[in-house]
Amino acid sequence: MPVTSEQAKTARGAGALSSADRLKLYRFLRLARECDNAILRLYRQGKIVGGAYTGYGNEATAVGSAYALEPQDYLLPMHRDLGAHLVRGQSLRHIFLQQLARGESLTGGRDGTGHYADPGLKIYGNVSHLAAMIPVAVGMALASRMKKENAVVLNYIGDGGCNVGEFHEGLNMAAVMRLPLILIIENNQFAYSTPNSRQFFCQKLSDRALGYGIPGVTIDGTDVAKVYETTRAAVDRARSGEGPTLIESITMRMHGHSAADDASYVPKEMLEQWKKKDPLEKLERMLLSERILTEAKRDEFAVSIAAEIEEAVTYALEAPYPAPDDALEGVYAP
Ligand SMILES: Cc1ncc(C[n+]2csc(CCOP(=O)(O)OP(=O)(O)O)c2C)c(N)n1
Ligand SMILES: [Mg+2]
Repeated sequence: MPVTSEQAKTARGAGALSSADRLKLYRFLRLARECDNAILRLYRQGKIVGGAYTGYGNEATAVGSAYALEPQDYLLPMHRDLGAHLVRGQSLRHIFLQQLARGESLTGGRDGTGHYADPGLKIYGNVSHLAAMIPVAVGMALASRMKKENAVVLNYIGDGGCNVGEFHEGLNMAAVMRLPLILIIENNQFAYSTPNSRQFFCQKLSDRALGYGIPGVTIDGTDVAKVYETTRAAVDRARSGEGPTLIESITMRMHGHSAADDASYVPKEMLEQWKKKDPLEKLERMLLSERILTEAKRDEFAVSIAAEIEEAVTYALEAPYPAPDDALEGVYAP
């Protein structure tokens, strides 16, 4: 399947974001948010078999960074990055078939959430083990360079996941070999119930880049344009052979770790403070004030997004589960 995403058609070669780009980014943020709402509804209706994870608060990081990729590039998202799948061109049917573990999904109903690969779109979703995808991303960057694809690899990790050994091994190898890797740390203040203060002692996670001799930058992860511009610069750098960049994108996980977690350990005031920086609302306010977005257009987006999601959810709910007889097929290596 060819890459057919909106992003692929428009973002290539882009310097500063045009008004049309910013409207697209807004629509992707909103689409990601509404997909999350639909996932939560399905979970509460008992229709999702496993856990449900949302990207509330992380949308600008996922959307803005994926928008900086070109069709030949590789995307290795983590569990908060539904927005990146959407920018890359993943269909809503596949998103919901996967969430609902249907036989027709990209994992044939054997796994849920973002744990899938779609080689046609060059999306290689995460496995559950945090940081395990970093060395995989590094290997893909090396393979891609050997094949002269002129591609870059974009991978993400959490503030919790970046304390796992593979983070260091992977980044060091990527630095030494000048591989075309962009690693984004989605610093959303918590790893499950563990706050940042109990996870790392450095001031900025991007400071770790210094230890590998590569650039590291910390940005406001609620500002989608900032995320895009920073990632775009790192993508250009990687593509021109200058090697990897580490980006720390600061935001807040506005929901519990999963829908099963009420996040009662998160101070209320903290959530209230971050609510003011909601990535979607922030961009909406800005675009309305600049008259790039009108209220009528905003409402039009809301209606079309709701209809698209409804269509995909209905389709996925009606699709069958995998047949019990072949449920184990492809689960174990021969
Ligand atoms: C190596 C490893 N340890 C523990 C877990 C269990 N686990 C899954 S997600 C998660 C929290 C991750 O936090 P973070 O990396 O900050 O990402 P966030 O969920 O906050 O976006 C944990 C502990 C895991 N999947 N892999
Ligand atoms: Mg986190």
